[in-house]
Amino acid sequence: MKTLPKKMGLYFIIDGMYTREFEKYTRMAILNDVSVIQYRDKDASQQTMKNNALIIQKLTSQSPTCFIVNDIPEVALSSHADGIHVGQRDENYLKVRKRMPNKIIGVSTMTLEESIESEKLGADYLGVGPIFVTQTKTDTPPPIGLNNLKEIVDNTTIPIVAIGGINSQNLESLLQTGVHGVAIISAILTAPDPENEIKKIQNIIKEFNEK
Ligand code: TZP
Ligand code: MG
Repeated sequence: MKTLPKKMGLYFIIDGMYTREFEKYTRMAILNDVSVIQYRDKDASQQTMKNNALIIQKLTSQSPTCFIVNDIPEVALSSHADGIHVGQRDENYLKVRKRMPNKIIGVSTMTLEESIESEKLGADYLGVGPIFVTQTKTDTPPPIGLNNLKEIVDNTTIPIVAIGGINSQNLESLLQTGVHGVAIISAILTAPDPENEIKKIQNIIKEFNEK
């Protein structure tokens, strides 16, 4: 099982809401050096998620790309994923940690208080957002913006992955806050040429890191 990459960079979420081509997007991500893939599938049954997670795991296990399952511990366990991502309203973090002491566990947060608390409890990284307006997750409060993100980055020590409305245009402003990674769904999965979009994003991150 893998550990979290030192610099996460592009954290690509393959969301069943936009595509069912899980194998295609996993191969595309691996070929383009994406460091983390998350599988998110809010409307799927657990069995469907297990089947798809196995496909993704088989491919990522032969590559350096880390594989995280969203929400469902049973799916992360049965597919031998490298980790799981849970929200504030999903299965309680401490219960999840008990079930998978050695897996990577990411926790979603929106505020500084939640972030400090989740770090204290032992989360491996935080998914912070939405930073900007997003069409992908509708049950979320208004976006928190870059200043609140920066405050969270500056007052925590575990890796922070920003999420929500991120695209190639606003990417650099996020990197300037000191985040370890940027989680992106629709800017890639609804792009006219998703592979080209991944390459564009990877280039922006590379150029930023070389500055
Ligand atoms: N959590 C906060 S915003 C969000 C999630 C899962 C959706 C991000 O999707 P997009 O399409 O990259 O804005
Ligand atoms: Mg969740």
